[in-house]
Amino acid sequence: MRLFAGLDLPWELRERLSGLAGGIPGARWVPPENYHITLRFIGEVVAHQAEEIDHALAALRVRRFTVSLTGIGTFEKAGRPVQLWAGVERNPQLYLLQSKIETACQRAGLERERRRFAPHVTLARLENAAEAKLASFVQANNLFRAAPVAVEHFTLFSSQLGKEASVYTAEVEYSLV
Ligand code: 3AM
Repeated sequence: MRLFAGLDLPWELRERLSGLAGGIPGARWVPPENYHITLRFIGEVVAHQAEEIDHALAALRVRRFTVSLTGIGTFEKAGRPVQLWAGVERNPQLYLLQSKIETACQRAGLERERRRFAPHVTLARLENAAEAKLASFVQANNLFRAAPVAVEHFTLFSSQLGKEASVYTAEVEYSLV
């Protein structure tokens, strides 16, 4: 199965984010049920490895905290925007949770994640998105800011790749203390 660890978001916030969607030809908007903050992409693993990851994650003790979404931006690949996202306000507790999950994943036998953690909520994937429209979307929404949300658990999601959108299933929720 294909797995990742992340945070799901409350419905009010999903609604707020989905209210931003639209107006960029070439954007594939993420359906609101798929919004999340990825903490650790795990990828394809076999059942016994998934079980080890689950055990390692279940052993974590991390305190509850809040996160706030703020700002809009894009990730680029080869100089082209490929992903439109809402940002996450600087948050040492989120980084602590992420680094504990990273350590747990390595304990369960996964290779170290080499990419820098850049927390975000993907709003759309972009393929040849109309540049001027994308720029004006980012500018118009750059002051986006949502009320803080309580993080009381993190989730191990499975992901089934789909043509339009992937289907994410919450497999296990791990409570924070
Ligand atoms: O949180 P976002 O939407 O940015 O793009 C995938 C999604 O990211 C990413 O993992 C999240 C949940 O599917 N992802 C997919 N394949 C990946 C890979 N090979 C990947 N991240 C890193 N390496």
